[in-house]
Amino acid sequence: MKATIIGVPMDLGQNRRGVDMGPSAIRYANLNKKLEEIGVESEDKGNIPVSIPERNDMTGKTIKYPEQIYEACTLLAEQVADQAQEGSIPIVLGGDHSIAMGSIAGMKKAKGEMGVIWIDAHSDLNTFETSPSGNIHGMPLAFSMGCGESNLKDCLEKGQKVKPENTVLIGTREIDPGERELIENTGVKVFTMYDLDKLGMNRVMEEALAIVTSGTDGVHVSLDMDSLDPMEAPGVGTPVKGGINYREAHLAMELLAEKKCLSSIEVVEVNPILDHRNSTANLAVELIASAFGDRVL
Ligand code: 4U7
Ligand code: MN
Ligand code: MN
Ligand code: MN
Repeated sequence: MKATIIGVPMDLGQNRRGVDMGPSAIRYANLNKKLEEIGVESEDKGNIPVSIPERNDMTGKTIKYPEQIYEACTLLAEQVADQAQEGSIPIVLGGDHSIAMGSIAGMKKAKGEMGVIWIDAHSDLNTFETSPSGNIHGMPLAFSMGCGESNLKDCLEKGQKVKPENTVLIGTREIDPGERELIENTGVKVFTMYDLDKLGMNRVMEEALAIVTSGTDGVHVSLDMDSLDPMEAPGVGTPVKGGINYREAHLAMELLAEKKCLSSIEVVEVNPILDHRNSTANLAVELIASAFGDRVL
């Protein structure tokens, strides 16, 4: 198995500084060494260039840094597409979740119809019209599904990158009113924490994998570390209590590896400034390893 590590030091999609250091924190947690240990041949392509808040004046703007995010996402999409076309599995390190628009656009170009598993405390289905914060990290799934009005939908090519019917959300526990409406209108499948409690991760992943693999040419996993319980992953910008626990998260990744359907993965929202001794980054590395087939026996 071949993988390519791509860092995106993006912190323009949200309010809390420090998530731009996520790629460094995950590298510091020895991602490349771990991949080597489990027999994955990996190459680190370094970071995608991203602007910084200091270079952009946002006073009076309600939506923050759309042009700068579009630009970085386009560069990321090109890099992801190139790597996937060469038969490698892109591992994208965030950065905030706005970068998912680039990852998914790149995978669509490389593979065709994509299935997406969105593991997150939030649904990230806001648009410019519905966003309570103006932060683009709360919008990437909406734009990737072709909803809302913004050129952020048109990263690499015009319009929708993933169909709602090929998209599954897991671990959701905070949904804004506009997002709720979009869930109803698109019919996208959401497994909330309630569903996880009731059905268990094994059953939820079975159903999720069935949805994202039917009628698709590849599967992208977008892992927002705030999907985990804040006790496991304190180093995130928007923690929400009552999240996925350590073993459930591993089981999800292990089941994914078992199905051998992973085309690309991104791990986002790791904020080392808010972390305790890099534990969230360490967990990110463990989970990536599990997704690539690391197991006890
Ligand atoms: B993340 C929020 F209002 N929904 O849009 C928003 F609650 O990528 C939070 O999942 C978004 O971490 C969180 O700003 C985005 C808010
Ligand atoms: Mn998110
Ligand atoms: Mn989130
Ligand atoms: Mn499907």
